[in-house]
Amino acid sequence: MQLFTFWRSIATFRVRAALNLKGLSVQPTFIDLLAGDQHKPEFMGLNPMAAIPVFVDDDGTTLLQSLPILEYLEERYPQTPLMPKDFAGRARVRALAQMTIADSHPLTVPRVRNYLSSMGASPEVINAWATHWLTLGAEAYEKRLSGDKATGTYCHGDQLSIADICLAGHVIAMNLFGAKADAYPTVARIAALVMSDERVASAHPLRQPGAPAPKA
Ligand SMILES: N[C@@H](CCC(=O)N[C@@H](CS)C(=O)NCC(=O)O)C(=O)O
Repeated sequence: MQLFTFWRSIATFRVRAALNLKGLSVQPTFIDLLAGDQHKPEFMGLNPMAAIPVFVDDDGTTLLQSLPILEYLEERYPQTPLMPKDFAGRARVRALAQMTIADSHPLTVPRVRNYLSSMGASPEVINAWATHWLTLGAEAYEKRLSGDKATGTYCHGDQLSIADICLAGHVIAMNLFGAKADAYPTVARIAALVMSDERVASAHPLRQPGAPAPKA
């Protein structure tokens, strides 16, 4: 198995966490997003969106987009289930996942930040832009999770699911931009619980090769 990855990538964090939870190990191929490696023709031949993750299974199956990759891993490698068994529960988990995957995180990725920069936005403005969208996402997560009896210890009942991986990634993204999720108690509680699992914690961006060393 092969994973095209980069330390800072939140979409790839989701896949790293799921692989760890399922006890699967991959050969990493590092794509330096800050250096622009995603635009190299050999990588764009794999993913014309110039984005990671790209996952390649042992039989050559090559998959793009973190949510379909997570769902593939769930179906292909059912150990440590990451989805509920019922239809409605699975739809709820997918919806929670999409709140960050579709509606928050895409506004903060390098191609968007680079475009803002090319239009004259300063690093401070770009940071404020990213934290704005992530904070709105956290606010929506808080309302959805705290107001719904399907929420349990985790986002959906008492079993860690794909929704929890996505929520944890959302909070990590906030932290990388210097924001905090403390104002959102349900979000902060579940993210802390999920990150207390070493299999998820070890997928954290700052624990990947190439990540900046912690400040002394
Ligand atoms: N919807 C995609 C998002 C993929 C994505 O945008 N990944 C970011 C890193 S987290 C990336 O590779 N960005 C490259 C760029 O923006 O230039 C997914 O969930 O996999």
